[in-house]
Amino acid sequence: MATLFDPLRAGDLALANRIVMAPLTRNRSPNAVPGDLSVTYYGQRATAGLIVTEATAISHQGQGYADVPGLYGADQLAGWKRVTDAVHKAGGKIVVQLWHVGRISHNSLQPGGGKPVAPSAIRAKSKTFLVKPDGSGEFVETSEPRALDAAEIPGIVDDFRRAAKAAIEVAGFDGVEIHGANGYLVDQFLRSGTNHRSDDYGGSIENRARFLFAVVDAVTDAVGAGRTGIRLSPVTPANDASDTDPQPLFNHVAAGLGSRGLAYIHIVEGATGGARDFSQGEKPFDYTELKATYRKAGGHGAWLVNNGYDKELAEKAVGDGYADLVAFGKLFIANPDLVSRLKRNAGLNDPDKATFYGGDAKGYTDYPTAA
Ligand code: 8OZ
Repeated sequence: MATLFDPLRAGDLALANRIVMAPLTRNRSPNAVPGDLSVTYYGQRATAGLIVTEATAISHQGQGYADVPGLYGADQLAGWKRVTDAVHKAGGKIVVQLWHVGRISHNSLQPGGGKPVAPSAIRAKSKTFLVKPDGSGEFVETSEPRALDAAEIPGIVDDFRRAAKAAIEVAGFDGVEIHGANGYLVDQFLRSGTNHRSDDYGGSIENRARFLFAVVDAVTDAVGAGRTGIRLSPVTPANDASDTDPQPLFNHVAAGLGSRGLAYIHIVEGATGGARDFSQGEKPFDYTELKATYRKAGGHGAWLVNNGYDKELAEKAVGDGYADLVAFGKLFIANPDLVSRLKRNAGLNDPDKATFYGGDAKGYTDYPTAA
């Protein structure tokens, strides 16, 4: 029976254990550049089998929150190189999460103060995070988006390609994870609540998944499928995401991914950061069916699960073969040495919600390791 502490090969990634640090937005990269604090923070967590970085904008247009990092400027890539060096020096593996927020943005964060872009011009009932001139943070409503012209879509796909290539070749990452979850651009194309298009990118399931597969093909072409993962959240309501019938939609996605040779598939089960049994559509979502669909289509990547796992649930998931890898979010915020704590059944620090988004070292790099 596999345990959380067994090594695993996921595509080209040789992982020391099955414990993954989930992507976690922390809003501590002014000018979109990860700095000294981020170098320390990720280095402290390098005993994870794999670190997935916080979501990182592939382009200025893909940016939607204050002080999140990017991959589109030389200074941003240089900042990330210092992070990957620190993680590698400590023996860890790290992939960067490739992010385009789509409509979850604000005019003030967009090139030329323009409207955020989306599959359709439907404003999200959702908030983003800005920093005021005096340095304090505030949550504000996301801006009204404009619908993308079909002719603009290849350019965004190219931004994913360029960011992935630079992530590997310049910033020194071991791989990339496409952010297809949580109501951002890829997910906005997928789901019926946000995609009302009548062209090749909207309507049928096949059409709504076209953008996702174009991004996957561009990224794998640039860096290799063995270094590429993807995160999906079939039923999350995060960022006002919705679909009336998610099972056939995500089965179609899983089947298409099955033939593309990815390193791993990362699934957020239920409502991101919330109830694991949350669902959309008429029936509870069947994650076992999703995985079986992927395997049946030839998918050999690692199956990575996330959302509200504790040690017991994670051990069971890996032990009975339901999953190959488990990602922990809040527990990794509060416990840099989470792997050794889980192994030794040591106590866990509690995460401090007040310091999740924005701020300094407090609640970021100052959580203690166990004695
Ligand atoms: C929390 C706050 C801001 C962004 C996600 C990138 O949900 C995020 C995010 C989470 O995937």
